[in-house]
Amino acid sequence: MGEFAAVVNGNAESIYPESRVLIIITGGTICMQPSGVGLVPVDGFLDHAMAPRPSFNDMTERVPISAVKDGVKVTIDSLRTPPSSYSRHIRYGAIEFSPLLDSSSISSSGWTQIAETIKANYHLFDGFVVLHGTDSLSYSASALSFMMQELGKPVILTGSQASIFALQSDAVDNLLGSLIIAGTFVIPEVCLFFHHTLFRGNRTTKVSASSFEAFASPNCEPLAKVTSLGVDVNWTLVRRPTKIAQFQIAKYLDTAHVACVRIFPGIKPEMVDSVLRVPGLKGLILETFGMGNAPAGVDGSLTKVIAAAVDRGAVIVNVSQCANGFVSPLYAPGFALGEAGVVFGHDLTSEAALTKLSYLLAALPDLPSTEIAARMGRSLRGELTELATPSFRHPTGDPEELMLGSGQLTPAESSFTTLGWAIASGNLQAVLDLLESDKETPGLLLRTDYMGNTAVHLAAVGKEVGVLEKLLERGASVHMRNRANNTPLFLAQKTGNTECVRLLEKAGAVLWEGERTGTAT
Ligand code: ASN
Repeated sequence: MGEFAAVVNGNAESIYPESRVLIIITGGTICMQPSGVGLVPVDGFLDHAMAPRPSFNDMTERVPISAVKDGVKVTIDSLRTPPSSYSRHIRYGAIEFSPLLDSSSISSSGWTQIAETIKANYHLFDGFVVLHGTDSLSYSASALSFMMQELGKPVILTGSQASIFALQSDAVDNLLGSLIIAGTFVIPEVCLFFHHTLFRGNRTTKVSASSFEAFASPNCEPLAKVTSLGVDVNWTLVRRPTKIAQFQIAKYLDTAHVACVRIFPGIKPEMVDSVLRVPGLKGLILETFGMGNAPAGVDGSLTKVIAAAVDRGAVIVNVSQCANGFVSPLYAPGFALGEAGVVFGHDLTSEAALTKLSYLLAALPDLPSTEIAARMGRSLRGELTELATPSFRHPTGDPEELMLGSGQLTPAESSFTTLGWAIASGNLQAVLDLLESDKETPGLLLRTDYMGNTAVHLAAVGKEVGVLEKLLERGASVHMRNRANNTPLFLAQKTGNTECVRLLEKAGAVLWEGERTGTAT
C-alpha cells in the first residue's frame, strides 16, 4: 500500500455507517483492454480497476463478506468507498461472470444468470450494480425489469463508452454514481445509470455509438440526476411495490420465438409473411412509421398477411420507429393494422416491447394469444404510459423544505413528527389522514426522524399492525435502515412484536448481516 493508504488508514473505525452493494460484472468496454483481435474484456476488475483508485477504496482493511456465487455460499473480498456526501461508506464486493462478454453476445441465458445472482444475494446486499456492455444494455435492463417482481432494492445497470483503463473515460463517473445511488437510495427499480443520469431501464435506448451521453429515455423523465450538489431524485416517478409479497424472479425469457421487423417504404408483404411463418414463431414486434402506420400493400396484401398470422395465434405489436411519441390508430393505415389484430404498444421502445413479449410468452405459456396481446398494451413495470392509469405519486415540493439547518422544524419535519405520534399511539385513521394530506417532497413514506427511522421503523415497534400494513400497501420500503443500521424487522423482533415480524417477513423483509450475526445493537 502506498503513501495514501498510510494517511487514511486511521479511518478504519469510521463514524459513518456502511451500505453494502454487490457488483455483478458481465463484461463490456468498461473492463476491456486492447488485444490482437480488438478490444476484449479482462478479468480481475476489483483488483485492477477499483482497488488502486482512492474514490473506490479508502484503503482500509479488505474485509471478507458473504455472497452466493453459482448457488454456493462463498466469502468474497470487499472494498469500501470513502464516506459519500450522504455520510455513508459503500462497501462492495464483486462477482465476475466467466467468460466476460462483449454485450453484443448476451442472450436470455445471461439475463437468467444475472437475475439468479441477484435473487441469491438479495438478503445480503442493499443494492446491486450490474456492469455490462452498452451495445445491448437497454435490452438487458428491459429484460431484467420484467424478470424482477416485487423488487424492493435498487438494481442499477451501467457500463461505459471507454475502458476504465483509458486515460479519458466515462467509466469512473458511471460506476461511482451507480454505486453511491445503489447504496444510498431505496429506488426499487431496474435502472440504467449513464452520464450522470439515472433512467428507468425499460424506457431507455442507446442513442450514440461514441458519445458519453449514450442513452436516452425519450418518453419518460429520468429518475435521478447527479449534480454538483448531490443526487436529485425525482421521487414522484419512482415506482415501488405495493403488494405485500416477497421478491421473486422469472427464471427465463422466451426470445427464441419472437422477432422484430422494421417497416420501410416498398417492403414486400412476402418478407413479413416469411418471418411470420418461421416455425414456432409466437410474436412479432412491428416497427412502423410515425404514429403506427405501415403501407397496406397492393390490395391490402400486407394487412392480409398480418391478419392471417394473428388468426394463427401470433401476437403482433405495433411500436414506432420514432424515438419519441406513441402509436395509435389515428391514421387509416394504423387503423387497418388495428383491424387486422395488431396490438398498439403505446410508447414502448422496441427493446422493451421485445423483452416484454418474451417475458409474457415464457411466464404465461398457456394464456391465449389475445390475452398476451391485451397485456402488451398495459403497463407492468412502468415501461409504457397508460393514459388513464393513476400512478404512485408524491405531492410536489415546497421551497420551504430547503430551510434545513434554520433551527426550526420544516413543515415536512413537523408533519413527520405528527405521523410518528399517530403511529406510536396506533391511530390508524390519523395516519391515513396524514398520508392523504401530505404535501411535501419527498413524501412522508420516504422521510426519517433524527435517528434515521422511517415510518415503517416506527410502525414496526408500534402497537397497531394495521398501521404497518397500510404503510406497506402505500409503497413504503421494508429495507431502509436507520442511523444505527437497524432494519424495521430487527426492531420488531427486539420488541417482541410478533404480528409485525410476520407481516414484515411476508413483505420480503430480512435481517441485515450484522443483525443476523449479532454484531448489531
Ligand atoms: N461493444 C461494447 C459492449 O457492448 C460496447 C461498450 O460497452 N461500450 O460490450
